[in-house]
Amino acid sequence: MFKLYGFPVSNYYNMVKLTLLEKGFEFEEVMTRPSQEDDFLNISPMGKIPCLEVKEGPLSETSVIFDFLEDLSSDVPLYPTDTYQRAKVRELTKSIELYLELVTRQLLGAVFFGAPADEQLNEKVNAELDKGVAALNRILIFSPFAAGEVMTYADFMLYYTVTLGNMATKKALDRDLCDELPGLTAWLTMMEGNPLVKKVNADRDAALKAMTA
Ligand SMILES: N[C@@H](CCC(=O)N[C@@H](CS)C(=O)NCC(=O)O)C(=O)O
Repeated sequence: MFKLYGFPVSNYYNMVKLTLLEKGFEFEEVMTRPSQEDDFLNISPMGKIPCLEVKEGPLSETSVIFDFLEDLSSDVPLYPTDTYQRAKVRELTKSIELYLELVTRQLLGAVFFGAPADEQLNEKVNAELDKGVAALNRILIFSPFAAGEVMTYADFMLYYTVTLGNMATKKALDRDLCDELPGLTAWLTMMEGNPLVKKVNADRDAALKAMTA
């Protein structure tokens, strides 16, 4: 059985958790905060979550874990079989991470963790977001899934990027990604109908409630 280290409030953790559930892998959740302690750095070298411990040892970096799990079992495929189409899904997944997740993440300190509002940072994020949104609008398909007809890792990366990131852009920048990425609202509604997404979100909301109690 796998061990998934992390915390259900983390968007990256939830991407991997959803993958494990979709693929039907058995796993145990080990509640772990990001940490620079040696014990944790031994399994997650940057001290980040998630980290997945498998039979052979630990693995970190969400997109690497996606690939590992896909190589291990394609019974429930989350990449197309065609080599070029597979690369296109990776291109989209990576673009969402680099140009949307890592961009909106810069706002989280001020929006959720009490850091002072920083107009210079907001300006920088606004400019990066303009480019990222324009790029994603060129490659997102939403027909009905992010990369086309079937659900892929790009949907998982986008879903947990947007659900967190949009709270931050709305609050800090008065920008609603649903207005900027045509098709996003309908796609979010579709994703939220997925019973496993519902389960991951219910765990996330319970963890959030416990944290803020
Ligand atoms: N590149 C990593 C990013 C994971 C990540 O940023 N996780 C956050 C929690 S959502 C974290 O551990 N942050 C602590 C830190 O940056 O030190 C991945 O793909 O898994």
